[in-house]
Amino acid sequence: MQIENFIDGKFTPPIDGNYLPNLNPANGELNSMIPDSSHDDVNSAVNAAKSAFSNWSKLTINERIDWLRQIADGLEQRKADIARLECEDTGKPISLAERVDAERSITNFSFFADHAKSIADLEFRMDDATNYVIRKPVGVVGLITPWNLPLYLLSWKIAPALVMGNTIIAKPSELTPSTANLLCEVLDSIDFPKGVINIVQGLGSTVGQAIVEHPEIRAISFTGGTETGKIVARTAAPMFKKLSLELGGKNATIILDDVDLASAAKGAARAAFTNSGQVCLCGSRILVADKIYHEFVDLLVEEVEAMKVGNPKHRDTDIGSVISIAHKDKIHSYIDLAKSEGGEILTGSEFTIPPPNANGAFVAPTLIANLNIDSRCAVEEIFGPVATIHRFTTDEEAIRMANITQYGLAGSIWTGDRARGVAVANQIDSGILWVNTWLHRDLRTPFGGVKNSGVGREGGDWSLNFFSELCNICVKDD
Ligand code: TXE
Repeated sequence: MQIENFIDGKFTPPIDGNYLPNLNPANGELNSMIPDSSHDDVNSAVNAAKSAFSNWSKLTINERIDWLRQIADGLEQRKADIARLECEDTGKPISLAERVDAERSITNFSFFADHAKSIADLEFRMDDATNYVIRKPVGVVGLITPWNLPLYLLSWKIAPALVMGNTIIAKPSELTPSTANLLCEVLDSIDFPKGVINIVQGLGSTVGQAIVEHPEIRAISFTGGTETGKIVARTAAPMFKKLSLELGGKNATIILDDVDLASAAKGAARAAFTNSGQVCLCGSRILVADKIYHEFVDLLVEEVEAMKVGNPKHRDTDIGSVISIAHKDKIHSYIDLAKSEGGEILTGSEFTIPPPNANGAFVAPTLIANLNIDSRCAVEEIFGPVATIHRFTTDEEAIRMANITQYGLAGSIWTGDRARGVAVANQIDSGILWVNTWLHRDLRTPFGGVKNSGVGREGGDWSLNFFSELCNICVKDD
């Protein structure tokens, strides 16, 4: 199969005629060829988005909300295809792709349709005047997304950008192009206005960079690695573009001594190994109170060893492959480093997967104990199914250990005492904290990190504000 760009409502081959292979990491098979687009393709997408802007931005919010609902309905009809394509592009289990990726990609459109209905008019009365705050669209916006949750993260940006009246140039990861293409098929099938959403496929260093550099793209919303985020910020900041950066994480899961051990072990295993640890919110450093350390670790190892690693197409698979062979090698290099630094591998030895996945990019869920809290495996984002385990004696020590990394995205605290959990959560330098749960999301709440985990917040009103220019009109009384 050959995927094309989607520019001005048409499936369009890349101007230079170059294509890249898109491989299934679970078996090495070719999924499709995708455009290896250039600057010129981005320019042509920007021209289409600029022409579409005047009509799209003039629609009423209710008309745009209606389009969001039509997209959600169109995606709903393709739900099984979304899950299958995510499974084939990423190697993630089909059950996870159905439950998380397909479900949330649709919900993002229906959520922002509902949420935009509830935006309140802002007015500030003075003694002798009234201030009216209005929201205008920003213009043409650039959306750049990673491979771990492909359509889930793309739709999380597209839906609020659309509803606020912007037109869009989006670039999915070159490793996971298929569901963005499916979205274009849906747009085509519902006669969505041409040029409002343009998808340019290709590499980050060419297409991504061209989007960030383009003077007529006025806002960039980027989710990806912290190092790429630095490049994006360096390029966009001097052009005074609006910028939202959702970057990496190295999140702590803190197990306090008063916890229900069985449910905490289940929660910690899910937080560490969902999507093979390839979620920026994953809890990859597990901090355990000394008093319960051995009992908890035994239960955790049991939970992890019960996870079935294998063919992502099988319904009973818990852990599929990671995103690529190169990523598998990177993860293994961290495991080797841990061993050389005296880390004890509690579970996660080498294993074989039968054909057709024998050469897939599989890594067993791996738990490592006995590493220093500031060792590289404990502070760098491995972004794979690897978690390190550390002991602490007091809550203060756990907080200090949680806060030593460069990241500040998320974390979870597990305890029998909610007030104690909230008190600990308050002292962790992260944007998102859970007590006795993990990845429990209300889409109205702010989402984003502190320190090197990013700049800005997405979700609910924060997304709507990012994709708007807020203007104040002060009218003096007669
Ligand atoms: O991400 P990149 P990669 C972390 C994780 C992972 C590491 C690298 O640690 O191992 O990042 O992954 C586009 N200008 N996360 O290399 O490169 C790229 O094409 C503009 C965390 O896959 O950051 C893709 O569309 N765009 C993360 C997107 O940026 C550029 C999820 C993200 O890719 C670009 C993924 C450039 N110069 C990885 N270079 C999370 N926080 O969820 C690349 N891109």
